[in-house]
Amino acid sequence: MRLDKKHIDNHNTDQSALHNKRLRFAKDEIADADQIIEKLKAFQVAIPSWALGTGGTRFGRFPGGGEPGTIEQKLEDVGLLHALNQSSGAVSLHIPWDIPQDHQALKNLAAELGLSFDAVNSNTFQDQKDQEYSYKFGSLQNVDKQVRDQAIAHNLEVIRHGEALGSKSITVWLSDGSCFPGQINFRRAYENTLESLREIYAGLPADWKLFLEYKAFEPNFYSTTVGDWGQSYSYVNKLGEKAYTLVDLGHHLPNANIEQIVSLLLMEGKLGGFHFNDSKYGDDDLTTGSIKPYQLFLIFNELVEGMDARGMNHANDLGWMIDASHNVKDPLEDLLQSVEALMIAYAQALSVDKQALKQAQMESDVVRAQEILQHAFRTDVRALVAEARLQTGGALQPLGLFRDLQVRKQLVAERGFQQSTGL
Ligand code: AFD
Ligand code: MN
Ligand code: MN
Repeated sequence: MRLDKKHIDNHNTDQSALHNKRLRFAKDEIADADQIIEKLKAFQVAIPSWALGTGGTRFGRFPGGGEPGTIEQKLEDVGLLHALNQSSGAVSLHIPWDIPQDHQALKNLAAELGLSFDAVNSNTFQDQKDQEYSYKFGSLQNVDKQVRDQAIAHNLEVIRHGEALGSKSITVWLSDGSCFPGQINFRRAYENTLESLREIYAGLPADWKLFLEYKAFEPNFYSTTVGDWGQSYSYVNKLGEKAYTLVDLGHHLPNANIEQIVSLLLMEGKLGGFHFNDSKYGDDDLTTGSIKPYQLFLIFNELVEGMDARGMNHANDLGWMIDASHNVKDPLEDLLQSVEALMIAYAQALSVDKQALKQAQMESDVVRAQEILQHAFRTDVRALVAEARLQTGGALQPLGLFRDLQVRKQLVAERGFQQSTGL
């Protein structure tokens, strides 16, 4: 299914009086509003191919209808999101949940939809049907060299798929670790993982990046071999300049100060990208900004400050991706909400009075510093985000239009009650 541009134009015409009123108010309130709008227009968040179907837990899954069954349909779904918000112009594939056959045809379809391919993801946390060796006791860390070699070969194959699609990065997330004390030797597991990662790194094209994603626990519940940002940093530092740490917001122990992690990784030049989601307890993979919007704002505040300090391009120099799972919502509606939350947090961070904040910090004026940050967080920037969409051809209210056009109903009519592949 494709969206007819005239629906977006009609919707924008209907909404324009209200929007203009809100925009005037926002521009009065926010200094540099036009510059913020320009930055919002350039900012794109990649949609994970595995988040387009209904998610589930180990207790069950309640699938909706009209889910994409093929990579082509997944691209079409991301194309729908992008047509609505003009901020979802990339897709992140997970292999072997998605196995591209005709790479050129996929590239053409993506180009038609205005999409590019962001990081490709490897999967050595599940055994595949035709696989020779099991990952039950780990993949890159495994004590058996044959298992490690199989996992390395898989990652190299994922890179080859990505190359053919025009991706420029691979994200490696390992479930490797142990469930009980004594099960593994921590140092041996680290050394095996490092040696395996070196082989994958050696297969990276010159202009590629390797992102090493960490996670505190699950599915292993005693130790994880890339368990936190320090461990990821230790590996990527040894690997070389094309290796970076990837931060997934849900992969920390409770109450971790993620914004500080972000600041220090940026300072070290080793922050590579993000998996955005939100959580109350663990790796809950909930809608970005749905539980802790202030934390999301504080993270973006550090990102903007830290990237500016290094002269980085906000839109291109880090990988911006969502990693979420939708158990009770329509996945496309949920993704629209997540992207909106990200744009709001980014716009608010851009609006922080950085000079005044620096001065407050230099004078140790704690109250003033808090006032400055919270003023930005409490300012309504939604009209700036909507204006950026309007100027790039998107809809003023993407979710409203999605519902008005009954997109899901149309997808069900087209595809039936089929379920998607993936988690
Ligand atoms: C994991 C990680 C990750 C991985 C995903 C699979 O967050 O990035 O690819 O789950 O769904 O928890
Ligand atoms: Mn993730
Ligand atoms: Mn996760």
